[in-house]
Amino acid sequence: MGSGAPSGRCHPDGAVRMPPRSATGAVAVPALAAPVLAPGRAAAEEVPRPVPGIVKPLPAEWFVPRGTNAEMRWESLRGADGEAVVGRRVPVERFFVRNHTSTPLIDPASWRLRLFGSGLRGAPARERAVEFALEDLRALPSTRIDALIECAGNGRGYYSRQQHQSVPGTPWTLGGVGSASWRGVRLAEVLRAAGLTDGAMDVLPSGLDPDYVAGGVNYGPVRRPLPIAKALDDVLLAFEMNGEPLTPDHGAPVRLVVPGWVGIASIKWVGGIEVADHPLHSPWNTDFYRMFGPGHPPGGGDPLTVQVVKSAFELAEGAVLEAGREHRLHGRSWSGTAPVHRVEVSTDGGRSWRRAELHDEPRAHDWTRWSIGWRPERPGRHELRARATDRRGDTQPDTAGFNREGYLFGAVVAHPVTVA
Ligand SMILES: Nc1nc2c(c(=O)[nH]1)N[C@H]1C(S)=C(S)[C@@H](COP(=O)(O)O)O[C@H]1N2
Ligand SMILES: [Mo]
Repeated sequence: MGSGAPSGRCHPDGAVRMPPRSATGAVAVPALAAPVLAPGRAAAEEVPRPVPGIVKPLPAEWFVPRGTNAEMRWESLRGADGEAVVGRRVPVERFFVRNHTSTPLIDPASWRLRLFGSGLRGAPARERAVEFALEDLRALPSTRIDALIECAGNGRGYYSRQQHQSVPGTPWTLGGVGSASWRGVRLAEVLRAAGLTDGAMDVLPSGLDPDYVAGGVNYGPVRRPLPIAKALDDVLLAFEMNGEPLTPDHGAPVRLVVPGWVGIASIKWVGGIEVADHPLHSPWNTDFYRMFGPGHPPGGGDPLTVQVVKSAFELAEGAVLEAGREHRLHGRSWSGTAPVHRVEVSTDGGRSWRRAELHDEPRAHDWTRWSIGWRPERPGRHELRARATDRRGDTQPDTAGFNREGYLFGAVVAHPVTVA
């Protein structure tokens, strides 16, 4: 196209290559300019990758490998001296990765976004999709939003660790979340340019990563319907993250960013978008990402949308703090619904709470950094707790509501430290 107007020409999906791999399954890891990396790590050294499907380096100081995913270490947001090394935005190289399969390498020149379905004028079939090349998207008015991406399973590990409830799936602690600045075109703009009709009801973006296969079932490409109201509200087709073109692991060349909603809504490597005048389904809004189990409707609750309130300390689990000295405890809190209103911290196992000082102007869909002073006197094991409340009044409970898949763990987390 190149003209900015949809052409309706047909093209195959953007060419997809898998990341190059050596015979040993290792790839050359590019050098990282990072103060916390061990100085001995050479630029072109071949090291086995902790998560084979992820392209970027995953230094152990920054990430915990979890199956096909990489969790961000909260303590890596501070240097050894306790000084902040990460601002409100998480640098791309430190951002957590959640892949159902593996990161595809997509040629941006042949990539096309293909829109089709009964919710568009003329109801184009998949083979007659309205197409946009990357230049076409870049020619449309662009917007920047600061927003979190957070996995619905973030915190899942605490269902078993804290509530003694066994749940399957990735046992994330609290590092399945990150905040970035995203630039792209509003999905609304692209839908309208593609001929959106008043009858449109659901929008189904589909990823170009390999089909998701689990337990012998092929669920097809990762894809999840969005109701038209959210699609037209604040959803972005993003091509930049923190001012740079998207990188492969985070959805290059183009991904969705769905502010406030569970991460699965923010489809990476988007290729096709079906727009329908009837409800759409995929395993990601039927089998997965709904609440199942006791206390939930028999066939499962509604598909998950907004995220719950959470807080995390920028501190290692079991961190050692010197007794008889004033420390500054740092952390971040966020909510999918509303800006953070207040954050309270307990250093005595939840008996008393003090108000933390907020360091950012709280905004919806983003986190707010905070800190509080603490002078521990008694050596031994202590538990720190942080509890946030958002402007709608939602707060973090002591226990999270059980659901079979362990989604949306929003309870206050007990963070063990040792005073010595
Ligand atoms: N195509 C595709 N999109 C995807 C996924 C995926 O596996 N494939 N994972 C989703 C999930 S579950 C999350 S939490 C976010 C993670 O985004 P990130 O890897 O950029 O942090 O991407 C979402 N988009
Ligand atoms: Mo996720």
